[in-house]
Amino acid sequence: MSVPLTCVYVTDRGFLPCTCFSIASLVAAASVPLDVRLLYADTDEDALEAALGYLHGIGIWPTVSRIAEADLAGLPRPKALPLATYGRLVMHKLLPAGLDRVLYIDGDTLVDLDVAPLAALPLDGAVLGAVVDVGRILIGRREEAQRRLDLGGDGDYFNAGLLLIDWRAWREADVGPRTLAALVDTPERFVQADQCALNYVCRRRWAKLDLVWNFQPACVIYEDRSAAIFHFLGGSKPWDGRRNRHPIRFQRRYQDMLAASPWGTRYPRATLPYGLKALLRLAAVKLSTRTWGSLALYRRAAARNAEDAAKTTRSRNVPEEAPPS
Ligand SMILES: [Mn+2]
Repeated sequence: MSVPLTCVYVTDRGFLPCTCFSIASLVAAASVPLDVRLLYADTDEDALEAALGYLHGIGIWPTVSRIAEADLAGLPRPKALPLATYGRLVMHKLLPAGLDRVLYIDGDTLVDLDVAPLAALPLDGAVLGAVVDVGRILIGRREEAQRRLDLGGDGDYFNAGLLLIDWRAWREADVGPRTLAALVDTPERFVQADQCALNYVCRRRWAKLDLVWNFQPACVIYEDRSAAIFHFLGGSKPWDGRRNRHPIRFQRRYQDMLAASPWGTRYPRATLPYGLKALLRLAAVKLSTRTWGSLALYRRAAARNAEDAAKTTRSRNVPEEAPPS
């Protein structure tokens, strides 16, 4: 039996390659056909055509929608924030109203596990399911976010790179329009733009998912287990040799995918051999006392997330391990 699951990505020109690779990994790991949707902004037709050619060539035909520039006008643009990040806030304009579950996934991810069970995961009235933002806890700013975003004394801050959305609840609560309005009204309150604003609008109305569904870089460092969805958030990206600080296996995966794609030579190789870089990084991590403090923080955060996620999922349908590939 399968419950339909709509999987949504939002991209701009720069994110097209990694987004296509994530889609490819998502579909390859899925046990059922998925309704894949690709929303785009800031992309020219040629680049989009190349991306779709790649996806069609591997048998994936997403539904494609262009985000109207007018819908994103007037939003704050801190630092180098790509406009497309706001795409998840206009989904209500581009997706059918009658959907059941919507799984929003950032493009800087790789999916290693079947997402089909998420379609039936109970959210018990929550607007969305998500994973805590591990980085925010590690830099000791959980309490700051609680105050600034009115999350409450035991409220956590989620990472918005993966959102398992109860589509009807999301629409009824007007999450998209309210988040956009909040961003325009008090941009200074939302340091991390849409992610902060989503945390504010959905405060106390989201359910925690197991960390494996949004396995962030710190999880890879501190945990020794396989994940469902790896999320390469932040400035370092494993497909870009010069900026890669993730384990070499991810860089190799992207290199293999790039070689079989229209973007084969797009990203430069590393300036230092990876082995040397990894060694230097390891030395830096070992020497840093902050890391050991972070480890304790991480363990507490992970334990809290696991406890709350268990309440959400109550042993239902979350696979323990990646299936043999
Ligand atoms: Mn991301």
